[in-house]
Amino acid sequence: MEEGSAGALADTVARAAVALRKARHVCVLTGAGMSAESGIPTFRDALTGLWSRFRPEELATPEAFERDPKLVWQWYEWRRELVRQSQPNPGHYALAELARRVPRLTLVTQNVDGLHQRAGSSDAIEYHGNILRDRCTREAAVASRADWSASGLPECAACGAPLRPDVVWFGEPIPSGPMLRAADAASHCDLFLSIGTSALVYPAAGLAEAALGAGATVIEINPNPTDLTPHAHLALQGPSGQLLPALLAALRDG
Ligand code: BJW
Repeated sequence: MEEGSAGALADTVARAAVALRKARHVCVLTGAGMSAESGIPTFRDALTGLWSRFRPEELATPEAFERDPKLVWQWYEWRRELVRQSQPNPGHYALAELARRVPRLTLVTQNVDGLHQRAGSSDAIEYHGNILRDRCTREAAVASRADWSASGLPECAACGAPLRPDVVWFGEPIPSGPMLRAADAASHCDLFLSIGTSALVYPAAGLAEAALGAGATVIEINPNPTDLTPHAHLALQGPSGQLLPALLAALRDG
């Protein structure tokens, strides 16, 4: 990094720390970039994102699951293994620590990897579900597995119906509890942090818009510009695994 731009970034981090010191309720929205430094691929990054190698309409829609459940399950089992082998990164730990340093913090994550919880953010709102859980297709409830049936697909231990990953696919509604809690936090917070998300997928992307509309200060952390960047009050351009610990240090030192 050039000396000048490193200085500018340090100055933006310091300004973000000043805003955090004044905040009474911080709402944080995280996306796939938050876990990139844990080795979990994002969706839309040009070279490494999942959607550069796989087609979402073949793997992450209810229609895809109906058409070819085996293919969808194979993909999710592969991703589950990546998640199981990964560890929270310094950004996850810094956010868990930040929650102890501000009067109130609501963490909403679009990530399905459970890494925030493993880093200590036990009350993270899982907006798009959790990849490590199964859900029964008949009862729509979180379920445990009986076994893999003769067809090679997992079945519900309670009723024998096919299981699916407990995640939100395109065209599906966000579960009402997470949706209401997140909307309430976004529209009542005084500081909104958008971290590691391309801000393209709705309704999650609408949370920053709601916060802006309600007069909150909006701060973005992302190495790349997004549609939110021009509207954010501060944009910290860099990886969250480095910038969140730096922000926490600036908050402690100030
Ligand atoms: C770093 C970094 C580092 C890299 N540090 N940063 C309005 C307008 C247009 C379309 C719609 C609309 N409203 C709804 C829609 C349709 C659709 C949608 O939004 N489509 C758009 C893509 C056009 N939305 C839906 O279908 C949603 N449902 C819905 O609206 O239901 C309505 C309904 C109501 C009632 C009945 C029925 C229906 C559901 C969306 C579900 C999204 N699901 C997925 C998959 C989850 C399961 C799984 O993992 O398999 O969720 S798709 C994928 O995108 C995943 C993510 O959570 C989500 C967001 O992606 P995210 O996290 O932002 O990742 P990326 O890759 O996009 O960005 C990563 C960022 O990190 C980049 O900016 C990098 O620069 C950055 N980065 N390294 C920090 N080290």
